[in-house]
Amino acid sequence: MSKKRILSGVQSSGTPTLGNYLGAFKNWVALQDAGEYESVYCVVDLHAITVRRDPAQLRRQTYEMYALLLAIGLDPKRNVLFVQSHVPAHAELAWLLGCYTMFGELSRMTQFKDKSARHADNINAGLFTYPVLMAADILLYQADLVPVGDDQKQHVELTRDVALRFNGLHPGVFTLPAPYIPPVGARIMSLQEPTRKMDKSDPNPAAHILLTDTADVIRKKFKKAVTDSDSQVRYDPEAKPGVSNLMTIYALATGKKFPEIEKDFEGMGYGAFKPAVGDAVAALLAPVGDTFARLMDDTGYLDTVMRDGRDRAAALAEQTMEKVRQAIGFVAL
Ligand code: ATP
Ligand code: LTN
Repeated sequence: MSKKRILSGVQSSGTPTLGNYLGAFKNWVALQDAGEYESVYCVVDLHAITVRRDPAQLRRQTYEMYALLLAIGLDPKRNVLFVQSHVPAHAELAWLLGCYTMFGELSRMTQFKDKSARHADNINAGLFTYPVLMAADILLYQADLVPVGDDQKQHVELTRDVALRFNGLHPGVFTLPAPYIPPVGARIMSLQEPTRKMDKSDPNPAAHILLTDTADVIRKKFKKAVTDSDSQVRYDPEAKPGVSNLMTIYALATGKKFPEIEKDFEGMGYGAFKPAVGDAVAALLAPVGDTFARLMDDTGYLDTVMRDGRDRAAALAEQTMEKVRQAIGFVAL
């Protein structure tokens, strides 16, 4: 029997954060190591232009994101790693699926509501149809599982609804995907406003840890992290969002459970806890930063790996596109 397929994507919209890493990337590596799936991961540069980008910056950030995926330990031989715009079938399928997606469905997407509030001067149609392109990414590769953070659950559910609608008219074309959301770490919060998600586009650098931050910077940011006026290290996301977020990060970086962390820091206050979190994260990310810097010095190598990823992705995508074109009724020559 063939292996189940995984697909996920990340925007080349800035340097990824610890949130991206703990909510998504870490699982991508774990799923690779489990060896039970065939995995396809893409840097979604077409999605990244829903917000205005400087061309040189977009190009650099696409290389950076690709290099980071290699630096966190994704093996380009065991996974298909590619850049979305290199496979034109994504844009083609997005148009077709747009004709099977309802205006009302897209209007309900919370990411659209958030982003259109944040970019009120540029509420373009691409921002609105963003989830259709994401559905195309997933359905092109007949993915069974989509490992994402909590914020993307709604988009994966929409993808499933669109696939069901399409299959209802044209049976058997798409595999129905399911989201794969980690039980801990699905929503890492901002270090400055712990009731908001940690976002790479947050203009306040103290709010997020970037995967390229040095150990020193990481420690400083954790020392400055917003907590509360009580000094107990206790997991309670409602009453103590800041400390609970730090505990989640510490738990994921060290493999410890919440009760164990509470016990280890009992009576010690935040003065001892925050530096411990900083040290744990600095140790977790040190190898990533080193490998990333080495890869960014060798764009020739990155081009070669990207080309191979593109060819493998395009071959898989074409199999689906043939089925889709046939099902809809386009003339084949
Ligand atoms: P932007 O800030 O540009 O909108 P983003 O970081 O929200 O970007 P991506 O970089 O495309 O979006 O996200 C890649 C993956 O990281 C997605 O699966 C997303 O769910 C996950 N992710 C993003 N932020 C967090 C977070 N704070 N906690 C957990 N997972 C996250
Ligand atoms: N929409 C996602 C990025 C994304 C994605 C995908 C995730 C684009 N295509 C396909 C999973 C599968 C985001 O904004 N984080």
